[in-house]
Amino acid sequence: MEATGPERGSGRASVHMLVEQGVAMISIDQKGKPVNVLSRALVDELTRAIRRLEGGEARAAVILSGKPGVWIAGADIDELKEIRTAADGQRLSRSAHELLGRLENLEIPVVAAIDGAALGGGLELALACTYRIASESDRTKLGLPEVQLGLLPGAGGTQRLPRLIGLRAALDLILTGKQLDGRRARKIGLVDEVVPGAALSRIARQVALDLAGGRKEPRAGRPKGSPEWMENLPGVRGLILRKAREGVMEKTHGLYPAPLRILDVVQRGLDRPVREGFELEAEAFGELSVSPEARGLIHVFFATTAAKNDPDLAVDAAPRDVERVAVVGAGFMGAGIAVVSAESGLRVRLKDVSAEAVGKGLRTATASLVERARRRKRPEFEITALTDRVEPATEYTGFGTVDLVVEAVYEDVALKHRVIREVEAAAGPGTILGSNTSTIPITTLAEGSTRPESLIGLHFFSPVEKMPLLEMIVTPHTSPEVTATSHRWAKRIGKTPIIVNDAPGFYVNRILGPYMNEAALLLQEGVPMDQIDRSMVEWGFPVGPITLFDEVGLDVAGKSGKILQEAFGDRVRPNDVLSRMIEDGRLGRKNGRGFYRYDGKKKGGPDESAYALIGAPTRRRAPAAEIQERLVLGMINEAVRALEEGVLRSARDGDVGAVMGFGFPPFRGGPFWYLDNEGAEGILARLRALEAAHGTRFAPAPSLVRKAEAGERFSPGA
Ligand code: 3H9
Repeated sequence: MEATGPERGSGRASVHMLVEQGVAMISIDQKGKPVNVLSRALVDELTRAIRRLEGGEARAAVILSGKPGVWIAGADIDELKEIRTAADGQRLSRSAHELLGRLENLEIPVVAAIDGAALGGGLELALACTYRIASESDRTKLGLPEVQLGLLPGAGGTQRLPRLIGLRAALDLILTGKQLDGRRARKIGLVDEVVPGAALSRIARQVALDLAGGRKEPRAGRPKGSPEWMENLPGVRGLILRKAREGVMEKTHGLYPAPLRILDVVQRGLDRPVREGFELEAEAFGELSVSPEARGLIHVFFATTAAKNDPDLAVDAAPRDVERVAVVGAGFMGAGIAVVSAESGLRVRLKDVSAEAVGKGLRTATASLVERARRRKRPEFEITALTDRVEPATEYTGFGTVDLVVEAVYEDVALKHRVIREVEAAAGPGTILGSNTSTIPITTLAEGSTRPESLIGLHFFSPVEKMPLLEMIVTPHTSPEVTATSHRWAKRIGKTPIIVNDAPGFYVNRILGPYMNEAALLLQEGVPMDQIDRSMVEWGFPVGPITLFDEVGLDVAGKSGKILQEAFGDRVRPNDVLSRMIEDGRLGRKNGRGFYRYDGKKKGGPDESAYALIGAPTRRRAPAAEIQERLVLGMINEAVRALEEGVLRSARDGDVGAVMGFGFPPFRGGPFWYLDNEGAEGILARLRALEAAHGTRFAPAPSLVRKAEAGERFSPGA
């Protein structure tokens, strides 16, 4: 038996090889990194390990991770950020090809024993192994998320994956970045076996020996009825690629170069020897790695993980664990909060005033839990245990042992004050009270509280299950421990939290205010609603503002608009578009009457009768650039004000809030990243032009003027 690190004697090795009865057990536990990543240093160490295997040190090998929850998380994104030229990016990809080529060409079998995330270059490394075994753990996820970073898999993934699992299944993974658990990966032939985590290393070792001894064939675990034979029929491959291209264009409007390059490289690679495919891949990787889209998306990745792992919070106070949660108000939002809490393993008490109301909320929550668990192919007994975690209540019984209560009752100050008093009477002294208000200042709610230090705003977005952001609002009274504990809970329930100081509209609704208001003003000027929507979708938003009015509900949007108008006056120039629509009984999609026509759940075209109603009898077509400029710059200017007034703690949080809260185009990196990349000076000049044409609502924020004059940026690294 021999146990050594490839960097013999250094004591800082990340790759450890233990050769036992001829099997090399290679364990990766990268020093100084929270997760294993294929950094240059790790690639060097792995190369040395492979050299030892080439030298005949073992007759089979197994690759394991020493980090719980993560196998290999892909290339080191910190290093990707440093790429300056396409040639550098190309070289990086080639060096990965070189390493994985040597791994693949070893004369001995290598088993990837995957427990935890095997993503990007991590999965690509597994693809170069002879055999892949995944653990059953919930944390085992396999995927190629490069597209979400504006890249393509650059370590052979575009070539090895279609050859392993077929074109259609490979494109489904590479174009979406979706991640599969072990069972689903097994179904499509991405892994050969799925085993319990505790048995992984033992089984992997045995499989390695069986492969070496000829008792097992590589790819023995492939599912029956693989689709490749069909994909090789004339015309079928072309059809799959055409459909995929159409899907990409529909989803991205051609704004994202990566998926189009992926299709190109996969298609051309399939008709060539695999080595030539790798060359095409390296070339495309180099190009994409220096694209502004990749830079914006990589910024969003780091901004998001930094918001989740906020180190400042631990400095202010140690967070407590939240084990029991209660939700007061079993409407759509309350039910959604119960769902995400139950899914993270917490027990949830769902309370409303009547059996009828709580029953309705419970049915909504249960249906959502069941549907989502079935989609993840969870077994029925697990689904029952999951739904059992949500307990209905019409009284405050049991609130004494609850760690966190979220109130999600109707947006009415008096009602919320009453609920706060009732919760405080029933709950234990350490219970945190979070309010899911979207419009009422938390300071106003604190006036009705006897323990304002325990009160925090927890602004979820609808639908809670899908929307990743949680805007946490603190007042001067909120204790650091309450903030830190709520933040830990937010992360546990799978949300990306940003912490903002209390102010009208908080952050997300505040910056949406001028944007939506400008859309209403354009409508009143006679600009067609579908043209406004199309212009913003072409800029990269998931939906346009007029559609968003209908989705959010005109009554809800009207209420929020009124608060912002009271707070910011002319900056959100008053207009009566929404009030006229509401007076006409139009609330948007929820009552089937809004700016657009609805046929049941289906959205139709613009409702022409809305134009006369809002006082826009004649139509004026506006250039898309004018619409985009007015909407986007108003929003960015407001984001800058939110930062200078201390509502935001950082430009980074401002970017995360806008991207995660309402889909500010991720490839543009968020309002601050966009501003920095366009240049503060240029944005200032454009705002001044808008101010001259449309009035003081476009007056530049003071700190924008200062930054432009000093030639400074808002985000370090932009
Ligand atoms: C790629 O692979 C390209 C190749 O095809 C081509 C090569 C030529 N790099 O999320 P967490 C950090 S592209 C650097 O809180 P979790 C993260 O910033 C790559 N750092 O943990 C955070 O740092 P901090 C494709 C990384 O348990 C810390 O690790 N891969 C990387 O909730 C903990 O992260 C991806 O896109 C990385 N690759 O989730 C995967 N990954 O502590 C991206 C993580 O300072 N990563 N960090 O805040 C993930 O999806 C999640 O981090 C993961 C763990 C699921 C792995």
